[in-house]
Amino acid sequence: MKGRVIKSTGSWYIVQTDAGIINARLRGKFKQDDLKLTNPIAVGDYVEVKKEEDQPTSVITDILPRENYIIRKSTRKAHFSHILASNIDQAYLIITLKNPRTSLGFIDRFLVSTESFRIPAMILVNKMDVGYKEKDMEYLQDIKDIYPPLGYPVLEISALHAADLQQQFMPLLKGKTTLLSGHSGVGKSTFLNKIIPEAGQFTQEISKFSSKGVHTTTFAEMFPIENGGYLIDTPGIKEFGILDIGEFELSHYFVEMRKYLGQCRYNNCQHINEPGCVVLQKLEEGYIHPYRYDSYVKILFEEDDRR
Ligand SMILES: Nc1nc2c(ncn2[C@@H]2O[C@H](COP(=O)(O)OP(=O)(O)O)[C@@H](O)[C@H]2O)c(=O)[nH]1
Ligand SMILES: [Mg+2]
Ligand SMILES: [Zn+2]
Repeated sequence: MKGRVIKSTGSWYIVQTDAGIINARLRGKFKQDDLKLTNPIAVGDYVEVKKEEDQPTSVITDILPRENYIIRKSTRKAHFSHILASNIDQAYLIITLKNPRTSLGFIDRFLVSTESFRIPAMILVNKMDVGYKEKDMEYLQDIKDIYPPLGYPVLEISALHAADLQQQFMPLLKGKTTLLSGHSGVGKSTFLNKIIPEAGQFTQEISKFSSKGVHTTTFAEMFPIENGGYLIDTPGIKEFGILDIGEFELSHYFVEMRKYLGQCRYNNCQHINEPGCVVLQKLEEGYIHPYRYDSYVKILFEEDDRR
């Protein structure tokens, strides 16, 4: 029987199947290509499950190939990764202007991870009901200047306003698996609960399945939307991982650089100080935003902090 993993506690998996929601565990080990993962099965995975003989539980016997996934990892070169969620149709990054302020660097890392799988991404600036100082509004203006021209819509919202949110987002969420990401405290869970008011209830029912009733915040959780589709709530993350992206590959995931690639004099150009670099030229001419270039350089040169 096929199903989709909607929650994981590390050792138990909640799987939604045509026959309802079941509790399954993993038997044996799965080969995961070359991925070094701390979790073999992630929320969003499509799996094959089989009922255990003489037991109320089931076993995951196979995992279907992932269309895409988002990982959490400390740096580009860190050795182990944790898949937050897989098989995502679109990703919403929820950010706030203060308490905490989401940095441009964080936004760009997120966009590199979604871009590497061409997952459409949108930035939701939450808590717009709060009064902001001029410097915060300038920051918002930067965000609105930088991202929409690159194809990442920026929407200003307040997760406190349920009716507005439902009206605005239901059509966009319908039939799709949508990932909600962002720092702790930006309002992911609030947003989710406004869109899916039964979410809290759902979590309670689901936790009855997990034998130990463990409540874990290290894993993502997926909630069915009434008219089809899913929202994935993720735990607060410090940084997004960018899985094994080579140094010559990174610029492919900066959409504004991608179109100039192959035009640099050297085909192994890293766009740092090489002569005849078209990316540097476009930066100079103002076609590439200096803040975005800055993020590119930071990601390119970051060190593996696990060594
Ligand atoms: N003023 C205001 N507060 C909000 C808004 N959205 C969330 N919050 C509050 O911010 C805090 C963190 O929200 P939560 O949804 O738990 O954030 P999460 O960690 O991203 O899941 C809570 O106290 C929420 O009530 C908003 O749009 N406006
Ligand atoms: Mg939350
Ligand atoms: Zn170059």
